[in-house]
Amino acid sequence: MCRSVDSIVDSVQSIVLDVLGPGVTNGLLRVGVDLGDRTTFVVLICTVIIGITWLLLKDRPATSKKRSILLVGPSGAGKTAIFHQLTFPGTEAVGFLPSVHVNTGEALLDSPKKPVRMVPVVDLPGYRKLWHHMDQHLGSAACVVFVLDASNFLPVVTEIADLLMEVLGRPEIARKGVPVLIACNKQDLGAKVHTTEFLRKTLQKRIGTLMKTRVELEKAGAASKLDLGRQDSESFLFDACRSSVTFAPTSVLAGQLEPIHSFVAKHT
Ligand SMILES: Nc1nc2c(ncn2[C@@H]2O[C@H](COP(=O)(O)OP(=O)(O)OP(=O)(O)O)[C@@H](O)[C@H]2O)c(=O)[nH]1
Ligand SMILES: [Mg+2]
Repeated sequence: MCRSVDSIVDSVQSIVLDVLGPGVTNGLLRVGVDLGDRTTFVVLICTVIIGITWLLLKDRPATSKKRSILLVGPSGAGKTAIFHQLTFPGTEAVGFLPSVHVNTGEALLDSPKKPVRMVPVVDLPGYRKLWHHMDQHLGSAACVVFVLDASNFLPVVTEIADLLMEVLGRPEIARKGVPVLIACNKQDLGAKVHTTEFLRKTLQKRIGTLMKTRVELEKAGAASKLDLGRQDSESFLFDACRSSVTFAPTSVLAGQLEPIHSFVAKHT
């Protein structure tokens, strides 16, 4: 083993000496670098390899390592509108088509006591048949903004509760205690809007019902296991989840996005 390493070093040394030629090697010798000496040669080669590796890696975008802000929620809630406000602040916030793909971008965050930074934002489609897209993104979430339409809630409450239960219970979120903000969006729609407290209590109750069915499905091997924290078998409480869950009223149209900005700034 040692001998084969030695012979490789010898071969590389003689190739390098041949390539550089006597002009360069003698020049280096005059400044005290003897490439004919094994130890000097090995140290020099290692230094060159480390230097090249560093040069190649230093400008690589750091975003692949960074954890992201995940926008999840039912279709039509306003995720893409919020995504645009986070990634291109001030763009017009109306008239998006339902998303069929995942949108990715970066938000420029500037908050007290933290450096100005670019944080990846992932906007997932809310259409039920596209929920599977979250499988690839839950693992890299630094925080989750779960967006719902506070003006169109009761007709779709079961779907919202189902998706929220899935997000809160997925091991990628629960094990790391990834914080979740429920953005009760479209507050600008006046009388149609439900209060945040009503939304919280109704969702809690509905998830409680869904949770019982889910447990039976899990036992029958028909659904993957969710980790919803220390829940009572009879009811569900957001406070018993592994993640912290907070509710806030928001409106893209009225520019009421401060709760989202301060939440993402705190958790990224
Ligand atoms: N009135 C009002 N409309 C909003 C608000 N936010 C978004 N919308 C509108 O609601 C509609 C749906 O918004 P999207 O951002 O496309 O919804 P989404 O959650 O991305 O929906 P999917 O892509 O299907 O999951 C669009 O017409 C938006 O302009 C808001 O705060 N107030
Ligand atoms: Mg969308």
